[in-house]
Amino acid sequence: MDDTYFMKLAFQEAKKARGSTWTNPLVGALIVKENQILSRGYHHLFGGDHAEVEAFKGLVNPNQAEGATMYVTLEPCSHYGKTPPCALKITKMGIHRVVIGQKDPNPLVCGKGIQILKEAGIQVTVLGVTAKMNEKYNFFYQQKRPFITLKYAMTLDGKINFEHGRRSLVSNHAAYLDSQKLRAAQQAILIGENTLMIDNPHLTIRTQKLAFEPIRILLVKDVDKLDPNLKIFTTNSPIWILSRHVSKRKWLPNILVFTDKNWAVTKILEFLTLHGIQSLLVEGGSHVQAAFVRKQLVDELVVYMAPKLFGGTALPAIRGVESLKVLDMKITKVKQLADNIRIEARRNDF
Ligand code: AOF
Ligand code: ZN
Repeated sequence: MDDTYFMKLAFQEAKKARGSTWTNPLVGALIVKENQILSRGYHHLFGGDHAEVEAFKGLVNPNQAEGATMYVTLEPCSHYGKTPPCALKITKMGIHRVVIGQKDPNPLVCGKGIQILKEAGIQVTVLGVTAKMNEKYNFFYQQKRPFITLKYAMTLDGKINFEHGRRSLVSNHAAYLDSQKLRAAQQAILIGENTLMIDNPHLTIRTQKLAFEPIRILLVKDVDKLDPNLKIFTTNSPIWILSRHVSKRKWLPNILVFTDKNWAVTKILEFLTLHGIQSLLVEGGSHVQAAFVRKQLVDELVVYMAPKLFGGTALPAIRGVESLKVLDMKITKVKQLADNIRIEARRNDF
């Protein structure tokens, strides 16, 4: 049994909290001595104890940690956040070696945890395995903006709506269920005013209970011109309205209004980054999506394709992008969903 074996088990621990850690990464830890696993732990919930502390709590007797090796999927933290620094705790528990999956890209930590351990005379090995499960967390800190996914449903002739101003049903029920899962994996979902008026969506996740619901972001011209009876306002999940005009209305506590004269794509991203939002799903409509495409700000595309043809005046996906400098994508996954097809594509430079 070697380091990669124990690290794999630590990753398995980490995954147990999928969907519960909000903007925190998934992290797992193991305490091992003479090839025996003494304890396992993981970060359960945003705001709760970190994986290392959970692993220490699992020891029958704290003295067992003396001379043991800790396997942890992410560099132990060095900051006083919602909990005290894990790296410091490790130095006090008598651990003699720490094997780390990956360095923490969060500038609060980013090497400082490793430094604390080394300075305390602990042997440190960094395996450098970046986990897919924390892809968006890593992306956010490396690129300093959220990971952007565009999603739409289209016909075989690339149309998303039969005619202007009316909603047409494009994709099937299996695609609906799949898109609920896609929503559930995001920290924020963005739609523009047209989609809000025409589709009148709830933008909630109805197929599973989530510890943290994605924030629903509405991009509108004048917040006070919105119909307060829109379905989205009947739900109590968080809503952030990005408006060009200030609001004089009184909104429910789950609804926040942010004002700026020009909510350009780059401004929206700066705003989300400032609020620590690591992933964004842009659900439409085609003008809003076009604004992201125009700036080449598409990291992933999820397209549901339905066996229909809308023809002539129907609306194409990604409307209003003048001659697009080709945005090269690569198809990463294709899946049949009954009579629809789900296509996943990513930027070619990833
Ligand atoms: C660890 N072990 O299990 C996790 C770590 O807000 P806090 O205080 O919970 O800190 C969150 C930050 O701590 C997070 O952004 C990441 O840098 C690190 N997460 N670190 O040693 C853990 N979840
Ligand atoms: Zn920690």
